[in-house]
Amino acid sequence: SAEILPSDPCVLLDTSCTTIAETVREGLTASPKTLPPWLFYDRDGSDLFDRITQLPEYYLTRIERSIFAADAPEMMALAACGEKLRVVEIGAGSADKTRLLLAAAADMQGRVSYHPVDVSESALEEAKERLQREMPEIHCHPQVADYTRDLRLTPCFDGERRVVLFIGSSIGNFLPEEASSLLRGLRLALDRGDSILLGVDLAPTADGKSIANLTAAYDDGAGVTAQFNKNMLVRLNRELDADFDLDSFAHRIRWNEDESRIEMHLESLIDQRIRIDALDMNVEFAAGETIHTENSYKYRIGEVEKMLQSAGFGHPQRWRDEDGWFAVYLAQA
Ligand code: AVI
Repeated sequence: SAEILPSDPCVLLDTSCTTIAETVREGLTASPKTLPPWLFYDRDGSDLFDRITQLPEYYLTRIERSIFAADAPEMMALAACGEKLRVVEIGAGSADKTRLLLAAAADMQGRVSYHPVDVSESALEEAKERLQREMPEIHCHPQVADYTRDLRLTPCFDGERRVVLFIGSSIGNFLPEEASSLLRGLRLALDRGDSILLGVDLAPTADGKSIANLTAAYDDGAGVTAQFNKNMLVRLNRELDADFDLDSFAHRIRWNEDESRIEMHLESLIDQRIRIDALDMNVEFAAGETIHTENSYKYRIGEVEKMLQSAGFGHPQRWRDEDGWFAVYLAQA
């Protein structure tokens, strides 16, 4: 049975810091120092993330795509349940990973109404143009919004039901309590019979996926993830007139077994003082001190089912790759 649901479905997570300036001041005066992962995704950061998804070490995108390649028609048919499916995607970005699902929905019903939601207007515009060119049966209605703060879904027509895509392991970048709160908020924004399709990266196991597989995915040989991580400092230099010297910080990955998460940090290699002009602020770093920039949680089978059900969804269906590295869940509201 459902837990208590938040009373306002539109405010999903903490809304305290809204600007880069406030966020950076708070994060760099905290102990330990921290900056939130949404700061990665300016235009350069979004391009770097697209390159990450093509790296040999970054198995997440490849494996999730292989699950969709095998099972998208079944997923879309189950979600539609004989009605017209409307596809909503939260955190859509370039929407590349979505094409197999959209193609399956189009094979099933012809015209598909697709509603990608993202903070990046440029990514949404690119996605819309590409879809219009390459998949004319998909009618794209982008919505620029931060789904963690404000998730308003446009009403469905009679005979239509939604499937909300929350794929690519995006849920892994939230603390477990935030993830639960997001799912509860989403459940409240949905109508009964709508569903969520959730892509989740799984924890290492004794006999299959190793911790080395995980750390390699976040510390690739070509150094693209290091560049992605350091892009946060590039952004602070540009947008807040800071003077971070990129060579005096190193990209660091930690597997936190207790929390079942990969952590990304930027480690100061020397004692140093950074000036951030726009904040009229100096920040001291000791050699070895880090800024914690991202968590990427890896869930165990069973935990996701519980989280979905306590958010008010029904018992989910689950698909996995053969080796059990990644899972996709479909649960009905
Ligand atoms: C977007 N998100 C699911 C990625 C992840 O795997 O946690 C972000 C990322 N960080 C480093 N590499 C990729």
